[in-house]
Order: sequence, then structure tokens, then C-alpha cells
Amino acid sequence: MNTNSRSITTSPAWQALAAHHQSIKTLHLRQLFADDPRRGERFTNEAAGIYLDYSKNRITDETLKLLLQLADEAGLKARIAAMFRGDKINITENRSVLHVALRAPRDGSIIVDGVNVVPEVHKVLDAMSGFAERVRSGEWKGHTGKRIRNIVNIGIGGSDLGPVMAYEALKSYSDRSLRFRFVSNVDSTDFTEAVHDLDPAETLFIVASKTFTTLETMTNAQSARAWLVAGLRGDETSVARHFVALSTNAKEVAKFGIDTTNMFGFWDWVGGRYSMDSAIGLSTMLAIGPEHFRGMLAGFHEMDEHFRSAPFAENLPVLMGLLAIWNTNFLDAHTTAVLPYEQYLKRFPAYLQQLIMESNGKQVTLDGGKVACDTSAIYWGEPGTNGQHSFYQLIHQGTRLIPCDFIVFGRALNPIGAHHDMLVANVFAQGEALAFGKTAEEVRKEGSPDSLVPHRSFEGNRPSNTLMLEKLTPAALGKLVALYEHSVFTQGAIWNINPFDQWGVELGKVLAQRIIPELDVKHAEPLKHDSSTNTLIRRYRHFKSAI
Ligand code: G6Q
Repeated sequence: MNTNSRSITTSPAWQALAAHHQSIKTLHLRQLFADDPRRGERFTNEAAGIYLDYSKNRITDETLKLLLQLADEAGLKARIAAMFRGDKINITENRSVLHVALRAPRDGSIIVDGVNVVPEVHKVLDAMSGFAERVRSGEWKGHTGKRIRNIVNIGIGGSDLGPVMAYEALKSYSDRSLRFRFVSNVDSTDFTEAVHDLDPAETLFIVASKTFTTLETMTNAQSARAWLVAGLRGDETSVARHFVALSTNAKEVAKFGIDTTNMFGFWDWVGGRYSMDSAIGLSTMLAIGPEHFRGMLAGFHEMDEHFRSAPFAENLPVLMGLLAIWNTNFLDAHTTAVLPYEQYLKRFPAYLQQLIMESNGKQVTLDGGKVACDTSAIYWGEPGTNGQHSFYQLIHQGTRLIPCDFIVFGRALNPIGAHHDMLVANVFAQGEALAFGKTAEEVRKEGSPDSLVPHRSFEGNRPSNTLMLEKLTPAALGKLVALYEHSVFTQGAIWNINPFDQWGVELGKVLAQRIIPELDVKHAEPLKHDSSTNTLIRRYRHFKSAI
């Protein structure tokens, strides 16, 4: 391993931040707010319809100044330009990183290997729109002439989490006469439960796989084909009207038996976890229709333009990325909770887990050296107010510091009575309580017996961001996702790592392949794993042979 690699931790700004942290680490948010009555207005910013209040972070003007200096010293500006220009910044796979091209307007131009990719993007979008219209209108019929009522997306990881999250997030914009199911796990329960009440004659399968070789997806796709053909009197020709593919691999799609005219393509410069706005989003488009899908893309694009052009001090993804660096590397927070106060965003934390942790879960710098500091925090979360009745206890009074991202909307999509006021009151109250806590004196004043005072006191000084948008629309979802994508980019640039490869995931894809044949009860001994794995394999074979 290269030990001479450039480390951001030796940069002047990093060193200055470390010293600055020593001087402000005992400062309490209570004090910071008391000292500056306008803090809650000053440490905020609004762009592309997203209001970010970051005033409840443990920062001062000096912290912000130094963090912005860190971004400059890390060369963030040049890195952003390189991504948007189509440079091959994914150096371990020698690929451009151009999810931003997926939402570029029709007349845009981004050149990769001498070719403007934007017209290709729109060609696929137009093909997807045509197909989505045919299915939604009933013009596209199943093999027996019945219209399609059920859509089952088969994919995993980046080919599943985005589609599921977007479907759930935008359900209120979806065609309710269509039923959507998502199958990802190779556990056959996932497929069985997804189709148990469906009529094959009315079911369309979308096989979503960038490589079209992923074990789970191909296994589920084969089972889906067998289920369909069995349900349609063994007629193999039925596959043509009931299967479409989303992939970069036309050869494998054809080999599976899907006509490549029913394949919607994308490109190697779209990472799996950055692909929900590519052809991988076909299920989203079928659900909400092409117009709303384009609205979502416009939202993504608006945030892209903001990221590309806004000064860093006003740049939402840059600010969020820098605050994440501050919390992780200087306040030593190991995890971050994402807490959407919007039921439709219930899968958003799971989506972000992949986006953030698969991207920045790295320990090697771009030049092959070992990073000298922690990289990505662990992300997790649940929608509010549910989480308040479970794990928030640890956030309030546990021994660990857990920064929170609260997400809230000004208008409810399903307003009933005072529900929304109650929801919003809760999110505001949580941020306030985490920041300010409750002193022993305050608890005493409430009449608590002395013995209970320590138990009922809250230290406070727990950082949070609050993101506020008007309403959850397709465009708002696009903006939110792009905000986190670019915050991830910012953090990766500071740590000087490659957020766009995933060798750990690739490892998983090959490891199991070796064991699969060994699970056969007739497989010849000796097994050559460690004694634990060998024993587990033998025990499993025993269960199998007992059936
Ligand atoms: C995403 C990851 C991974 C990938 C899945 C599915 O960035 O690489 O989650 O999306 O492993 O891969 P395929 O789309 O190739 O089936």
C-alpha cells in the first residue's frame, strides 16, 4: 500500500479545524443560540425549493470558514467540474460518472469518448415513455389479450432500492389501477409472496439488472418465467408480452429470451446506486406516468445546477457534506440518523444507506494509500413520528452522539384535520430538545424528586439539520435525492476516495458461487474452508438430506 499518498488530514485547513475543535468542543448549542439571537436565520440556506437549517450543528462562523477552506484545499471545485465534464473520475473502473447526464435537458451536451450522450439519454426516455403510455392506457396487452394490471420489478441493490423508494415516495401520484411489487431477495419467499395473488395473464415482469448476470436477479427472473409459462398453459411464446429488461447488457438479455426491442438501456457511466433516474426507473414511470417522471428529472437537474454553480458557502450539498465531515471527523460521531417526517418517504433511509455507505465506505485513497481518518458514517433511520417511540431514547440520552437529518414538508398530501400540524410540531420539538436539552435545574423546577433529576435531565448539544420543502412532489423527490448524491460526492472529494466503485459488493457476488455446489449432498469431500464454514455446510446438508 502506498504510504506516501496525499492525506487531507495534513492540510492546513484540517489542522486548523482540529485546533479549532479543541477550542470550541465544550461550547453548548444553548450558549451559541443565546449569544447570537439571529443564529437560526443566519445558519440557513435555501436553494431549489429546499430550505436547510443547519444552525443546530455545533459550529461557529469560524468552523464554517475553515470547512469551506477545507473544500478549497481538497480541490472540490475542480472535482465537480471534472464530473460534469465527463472525465473518467471512477479511476478503478476507468469510467465517467454521469448520473447528472440522465437528467440533462434535451438540448444539453456532455461528451464521453467523443460522443454527446444527452441525445442517447433522451432517446431511451422517449422509448420508456412510449412503452409506459401503452401499458398505462391498456394498449399493451398480455399474451392472452388481457390488459396488464400487475407490474413486478425484479432487481437488487441499485436496481431495486431506488425503484422501491421512488414508488413508495410518489404513490399518491401513481395510477392506482396498477399493482406494483418488487422482488429482490434470492430467498424464494420474496418471489412467492410477490406473485401469490397475481394472475399471470395480467402480469408484466421488469427484469432490472445493469449487468444481467446478478445471481439473485437472474434466479428470480428464471422463476418468474417458469411461473408465467406454467400459468399460461406452458406457452413459451408468452414471455415476449410479459417480460421487459432494463440493462446495459443486450447480449445477456437476448440470451435470457427477452426481445431486445423490449429492452431499455443505459450506460456503464451510471452507477447502480445512481440509476433510479435511468431506465432502471421504468417502474416509477409506469406508476406515475412519463410527465411526472420528467418532473422528477427536472428536480434532479435543478439541484445539479445548484451544486455545479452556487458558491460553496451557499451550496446545499457542499454545506451538508462539510457538516458531515465535521461531525464524523472532528466530533467523532459514528452514525447519522435520517428521519423523514413524511410517511411516503419510509424507504428513503434504506435508499440512502446504499447511496452513502456503498459510495463512501472506503479506506483507500485515490492514489492507493490508506486513509488517515474515518470515512462514511453509518446511516440509518425511520419515519417520524414512529421512531420517537423507540430509538430516539438513545439519541436523546444515550452515550453516543448521533447527528440527525430531519426532513419535513409544509403541506400534507393527505390532509386530515390537525394531523399535519401535529406531525410538524413533533419534528420541530425533537430538533429543539436535542439541541437544548433540559438542565437539572429545569427538571427540579418542574417538581421532580431529587433522585429522579439525573434520569430526567437531558444534556442536549446534539446536532441536527432540518430540511424543509413545500410538498412532496416528483420534482421535490428528485431534488432531495440529488442533494444527498452531491453531499456524498463532497465528502468523497474531501477524503480523496473513489465513491463510485464497490469492490466489497463485487466480492459478495463471487463468494457464494463457490459454496453453492458444495451444498449438494453428493458433493465430494474434503471441504476446504475453515472448520466453522465446513461444519455449517455439513450441517446444512444434513437438513437437506432429511427432507
Ligand atoms: C450499486 C451496486 C449494486 C448493484 C446490484 C445489482 O451501485 O453496484 O447494488 O446495483 O448488485 O447489480 P445489477 O444491476 O448489475 O444486477
